[in-house]
Amino acid sequence: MKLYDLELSGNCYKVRLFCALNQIPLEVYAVDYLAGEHKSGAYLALNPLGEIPLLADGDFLIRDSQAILIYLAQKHQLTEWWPQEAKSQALVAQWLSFAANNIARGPNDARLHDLFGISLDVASARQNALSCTNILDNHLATHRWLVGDTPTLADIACYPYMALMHQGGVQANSFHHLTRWMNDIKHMEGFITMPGIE
Ligand SMILES: N[C@@H](CCC(=O)N[C@@H](CS)C(=O)NCC(=O)O)C(=O)O
Repeated sequence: MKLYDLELSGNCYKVRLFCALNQIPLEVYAVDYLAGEHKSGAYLALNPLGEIPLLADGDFLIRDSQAILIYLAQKHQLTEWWPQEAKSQALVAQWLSFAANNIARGPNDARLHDLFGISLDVASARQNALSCTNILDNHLATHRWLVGDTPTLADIACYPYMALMHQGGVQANSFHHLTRWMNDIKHMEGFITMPGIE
């Protein structure tokens, strides 16, 4: 399986991390982002959104980090990561949506502004980041993992941009449940890091 990847992308890191934790072999192809390879005709033919990550499993192409995580877990029957029971699966999906929407418009956007100089409403992004932080910290005060008693795709999808939040000018230090959870993820067997996550 080939991952169209960018080392500094938290969305790509979700896929690399999940594969590392589960010993899923992955051919990582570094997209030349600065040269705009992801907007080239050849790449747009693979992903018309012009975004990374993109996974190619033979002829099968799947974009969006959340969708890729589901595909990998289902393909490898990693049902502890992607529960098959209706309520648990729906709860994981709820957090995948939180990652793709709330976290993307919060810590992810604040980092895009501060680290990559993207023009956007950074005050609003930081406000959204704080809101994500509060929601996660409150939930994690009474739950070790986001869903159930073991880590799931929900934890993998929400982790990267929360761990990179300091690069968008928002500190997580005073949110003790959130930092405890991030620390637990770091101590998982097979954990790999990315630039910006100490
Ligand atoms: N919902 C997508 C978002 C992917 C995304 O925004 N990728 C960024 C890099 S992290 C990208 O390719 N941006 C290029 C662009 O939007 O032009 C996911 O979770 O994979």
